[in-house]
Amino acid sequence: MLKRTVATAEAPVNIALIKYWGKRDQYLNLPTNSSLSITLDSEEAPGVAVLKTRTTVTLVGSGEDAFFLNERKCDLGGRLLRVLAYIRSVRTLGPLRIESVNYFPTSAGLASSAAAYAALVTAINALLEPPLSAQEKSVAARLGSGSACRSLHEGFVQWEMGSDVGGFDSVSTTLFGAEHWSELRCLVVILSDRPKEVPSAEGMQRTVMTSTLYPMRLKAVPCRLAELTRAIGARDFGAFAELVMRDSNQFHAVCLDSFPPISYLTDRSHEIIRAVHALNGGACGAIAAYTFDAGPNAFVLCERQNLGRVEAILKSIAPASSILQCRLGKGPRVMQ
Ligand code: 2P0
Repeated sequence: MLKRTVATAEAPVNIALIKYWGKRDQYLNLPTNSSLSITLDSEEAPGVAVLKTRTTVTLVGSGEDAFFLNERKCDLGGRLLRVLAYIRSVRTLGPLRIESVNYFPTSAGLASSAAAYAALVTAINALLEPPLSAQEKSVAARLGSGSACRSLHEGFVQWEMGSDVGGFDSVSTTLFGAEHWSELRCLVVILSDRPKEVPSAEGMQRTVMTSTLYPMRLKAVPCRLAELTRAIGARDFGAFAELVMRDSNQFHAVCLDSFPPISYLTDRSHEIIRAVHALNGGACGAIAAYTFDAGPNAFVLCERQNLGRVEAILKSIAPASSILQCRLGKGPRVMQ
């Protein structure tokens, strides 16, 4: 049974603090390790969507599915077809017109499939009666893009790798809500607007197949994940910062250890890494932490009382206009 014929949903981006890098099943996007992320909410423009995707789905009654991205008609790619096929395997759903808009600063280099698939699944779910279970939503978003299952939730989110071959236990949940550490801030420093040289899916596979350091990372992650969960629970910024930076560094180390090597960081990324360590070098302990995804842009975390100092240092490396201030965010929401 369907409860309405049109729905719009908005979903946020997330940044991983313990990275997902490697698949045990490429079709189902099942990961080789559990990961942990924060859901971001930009503070720069209250009431205006930033670092989000908004998707409207309309039941068209007959014909085929159609997809529009930023008002341009696009082909339905394999991943989108996979998500729709899964939802239709568990619920009745007619042909759809899907219209997505990305609210990212122009050419931010942050195009996020995570926000896109989280918004899509949330919008479709608003059409379904009964709605999808939390597990079904997680599976549907993951089939679009692995990290999308983390954008379904607020605050600190864990995506459990699971062990089921079908992936039904590979789902994400909130560990701590956005209010748990309301003083935490993330400064997103946009250093490049170029598409990544090696797409994530290809890069992951190359690392799994060729990096000799990679098995060591897989052994190290469970312990780091447990320690990070403890540090977040205790709002222990010093421990949190070291674990976050170590995981980012290890992820980029296994990328470089892949063959041919994958190098996502640039000289300016390294400049930020050095600046954060120089800032943390004082006697009072860590006040900032960096993490980098599969690209050169920096995500620098700190507590609100240190924002001014951290921001001043970043502004000496990158123009103020390329720095976005975020706090922890809520998950997707269905609009009227
Ligand atoms: C993450 N990344 O945990 C890691 C860290 C990039 C670096 O998830 O193939 O776009 O769609 O499952 O989710 C990027 O990979 O890959 C990613 P697919 P996805 O955020």
